[in-house]
Amino acid sequence: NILNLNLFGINFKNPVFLAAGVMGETGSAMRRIAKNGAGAVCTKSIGIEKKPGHNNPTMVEVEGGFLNAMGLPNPGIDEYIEEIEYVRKQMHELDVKIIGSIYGKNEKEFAEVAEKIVDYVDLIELNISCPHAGGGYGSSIGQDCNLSHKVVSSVKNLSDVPVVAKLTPNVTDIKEIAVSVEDAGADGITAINTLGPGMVIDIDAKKPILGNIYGGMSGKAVKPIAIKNVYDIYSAVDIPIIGVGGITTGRDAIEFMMAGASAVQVGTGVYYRGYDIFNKINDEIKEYLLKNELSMNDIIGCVHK
Ligand code: RRO
Repeated sequence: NILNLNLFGINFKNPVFLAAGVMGETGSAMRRIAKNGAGAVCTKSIGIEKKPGHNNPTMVEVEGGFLNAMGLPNPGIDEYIEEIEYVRKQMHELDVKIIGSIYGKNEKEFAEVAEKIVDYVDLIELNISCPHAGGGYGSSIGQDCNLSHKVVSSVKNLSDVPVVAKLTPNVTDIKEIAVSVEDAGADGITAINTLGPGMVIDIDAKKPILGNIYGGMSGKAVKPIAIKNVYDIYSAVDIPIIGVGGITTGRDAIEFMMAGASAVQVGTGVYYRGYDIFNKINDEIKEYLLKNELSMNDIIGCVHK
């Protein structure tokens, strides 16, 4: 099968994964995505303690995408472990890999969550990039080379499970952050988290729409920014990149691969094309490769040559 790939020593049946934050909160949601053709599913970002998330509305459609400020809603790692134990068995049967997305406000918190989740996942994704997390979480880590380095190395030190760092586009120089997480031992980089934050105002209510006032931008409009970030990261490091940001079609996925991504994640795309988007994108990638007599390896990073 031309869509098979080995990344971080893991065999994936295809390169189209579920992104963090969308449909990753419950086992049944992840199972639905897995049955619709995803090569891997990513959990909602999990932290040490339960978090209710921000006030509603937490998501609003805008031109070209969505703004969200979910506010890291999650049940906390201890409760989530029960969910993921059940997910693991099902994913194994479907040959779909599990990415555990985790967050914390410092390297100690990341290590604590990683230690608890590590036996249940194939890959750990460090969320150091939420643009509206506040409180020392999220992009305040991913915008700082030293903090990013500390988080990656603390999690790398505790197990052999591969670790990828999810980066924020909201930086002056993404290459600098990428080089730092590679130096800390990251096995790969996921790029990008949401852009911004941005804001939408209801002019009749004379108020911002989101409960949190502002939130991160996802969807089609962020795609060119994500592509440029992947392109820059590819030129700066030797570890694989998982591209994410506005991918809706196979052509979008191929663009990311040409910029340097070895695999892609789809989040907002699920709202545009439904659960079946994973099968559709895989079919579209396959059709392109067959028609042009290319392999995935031929196209990954090809625009750099
Ligand atoms: O939960 C969120 O509000 C959220 C997170 Br953790 C993130 O990493 N990115 C995002 O757009 N929203």
